[in-house]
Amino acid sequence: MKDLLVFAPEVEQALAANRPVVALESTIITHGMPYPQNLEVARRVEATVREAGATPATIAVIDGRIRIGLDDATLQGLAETPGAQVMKLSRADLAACLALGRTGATTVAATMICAHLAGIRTFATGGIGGVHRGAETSFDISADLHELARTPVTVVAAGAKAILDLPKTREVLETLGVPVIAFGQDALPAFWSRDSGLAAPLRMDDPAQIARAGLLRTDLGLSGGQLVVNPIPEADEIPRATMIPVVEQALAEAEAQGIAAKSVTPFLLQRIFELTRGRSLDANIALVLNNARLAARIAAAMA
Ligand code: PSU
Ligand code: MN
Repeated sequence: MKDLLVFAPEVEQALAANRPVVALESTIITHGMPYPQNLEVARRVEATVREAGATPATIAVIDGRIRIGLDDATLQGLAETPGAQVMKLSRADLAACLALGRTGATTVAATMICAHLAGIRTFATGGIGGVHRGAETSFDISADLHELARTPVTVVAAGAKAILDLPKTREVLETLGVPVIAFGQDALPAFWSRDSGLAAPLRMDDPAQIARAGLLRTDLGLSGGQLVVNPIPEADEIPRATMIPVVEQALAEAEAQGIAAKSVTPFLLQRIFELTRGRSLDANIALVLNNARLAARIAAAMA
């Protein structure tokens, strides 16, 4: 198994010494944010993990090899490559990308799989995939939800974007037996806003409790990870009312253009960035950094 993975030296050393490591995904870089902000954010997230006392491991497939930790030149190359040229990898695509010798960015699902293979138990991202609006006809439910149910990694996110159906996403996570733990509040956060108007199923206020819950799931023989939903800092949040018309417009354009399958989430994210240029991106950056800090504290408690 391990020979399929290529470790960055600092990540390998940190894991060998049982020091905290935080996995980071790469689809947010290639399909989630525009260049050059994507590169700047990827670097700042890594720096934030380091400042918080953990080692960052950005995960991607480069020329058919799973890389656990990227050097800066590789990170830059990935950020500069147009998203259309990089495979978007979920559980279904990972082995195929290796067999084809291609380059691919890992979604939350694929990053969880690779992190688990590498022995990393904590992972920070921005938003997860979920149940799309209109899923009752489109059947569009992200594989991220099923991955959370089967792979033992603690994922720190800021909730799910309003492009998704939040009540249905919460229901599916409950059905799949995924703990959804709000950090420090009772409400489920909604990405750009701190409060979705829905209650979070679980709440914890201490990163050490979150770490312990993750380890106890494994001790209990429960497969699967846990989702930690961390509200965006107050100073950076955007009121829900501001985002609703933007999201509605992006969804209407996706429908009119017949966008389907893997293209749906990247299309919506890109249109929202274009429509709000500046504000939604600033909020997105702030919440990713905030998640990186919390993940580092959880990883330290687990190590
Ligand atoms: N949601 C965001 N930003 C993102 C993604 C989702 O707010 O960058 C990315 C993540 O990589 C996530 C993936 O795992 O999109 C989900 O894609 P899909 O909906 O096709 O499963
Ligand atoms: Mn989908």
